[in-house]
Amino acid sequence: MKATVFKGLVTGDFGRDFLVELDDGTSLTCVRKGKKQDATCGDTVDVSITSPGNGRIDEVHTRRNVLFRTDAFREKTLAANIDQAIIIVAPRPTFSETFLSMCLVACDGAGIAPIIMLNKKDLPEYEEAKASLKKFEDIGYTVLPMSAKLDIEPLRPYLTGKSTLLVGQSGMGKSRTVNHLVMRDVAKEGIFSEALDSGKHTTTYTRLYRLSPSTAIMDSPGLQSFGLFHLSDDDIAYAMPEFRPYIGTCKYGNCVHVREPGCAVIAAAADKKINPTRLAFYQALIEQQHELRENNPEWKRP
Ligand SMILES: Nc1nc2c(ncn2[C@@H]2O[C@H](COP(=O)(O)OP(=O)(O)OP(=O)(O)O)[C@@H](O)[C@H]2O)c(=O)[nH]1
Ligand SMILES: [Mg+2]
Ligand SMILES: [Zn+2]
Repeated sequence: MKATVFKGLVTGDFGRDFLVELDDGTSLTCVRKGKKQDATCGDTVDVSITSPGNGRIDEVHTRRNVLFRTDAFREKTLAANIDQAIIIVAPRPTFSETFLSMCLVACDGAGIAPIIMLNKKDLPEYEEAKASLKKFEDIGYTVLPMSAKLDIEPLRPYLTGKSTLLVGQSGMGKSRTVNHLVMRDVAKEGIFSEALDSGKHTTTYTRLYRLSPSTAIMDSPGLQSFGLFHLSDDDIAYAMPEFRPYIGTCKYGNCVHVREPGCAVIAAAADKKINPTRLAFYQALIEQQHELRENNPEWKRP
């Protein structure tokens, strides 16, 4: 007898298995058919039930978009079919501006709209962190000051009708945000470390939670880096919004804006039209990408 195939939504990516929610609201723990591990949170899939509560993902439907990071060795998918990514930063632990810029480039490369959320505005170091984000606001990014501890409700209007991925370094407040939004403890993995009294609730899996039939939010594990090996030099330059007016106006057509003479981007930075920190970030990233490519000539873009 041929097994009945159901349509479902991947709501949990545990690496080896996946949680899939069916249209009737029930969930199945699923493995992926064959050896593929290509499903991810936010994917719509075809599943067949293999035993009560368990299933198999037979097919992953075509994605609208997918956010992933790559280094020279592997590609790691974060989530699929998302309308926006909220990159969470906080004054404590100190966030990395380089990491934030890398996330922004990754979002642009994947065609996903980013919002920066500055969490923990209740902390005394907040003003300083806010000031450091001014350069991002100046180039057009939305920066939302928030406190998941005091009140997360002001975030809600930004989420309505969308599928949102929360992404960021560890300890910034992603889980606490999701937690308060869904009003239940999603940091279940934290039960372990809580027993050890470390007070940490580090997330290890990406999970999707529905806030309404049309609104979903995804919590993800804290990242330390955001490999952009899959992006070309041009992709990266174009992902810097403040570079765009100058791209195409450099002396040399193949200018990558690192040290070429007659570079319009470098000239704009010297003219204080581009923040020197952002140019330095971009140039360091390009050099790193070149080094990676030289050392891995066999690598192909996925
Ligand atoms: N003061 C203050 N603390 C907060 C706020 N939001 C989160 N925290 C605390 O910051 C710590 C880390 O929060 P989490 O939500 O676990 O951080 P996370 O981003 O999910 O971290 P990972 O799962 O490791 O990636 C916890 O102790 C939270 O209680 C806030 O707005 N203000
Ligand atoms: Mg977490
Ligand atoms: Zn140039």
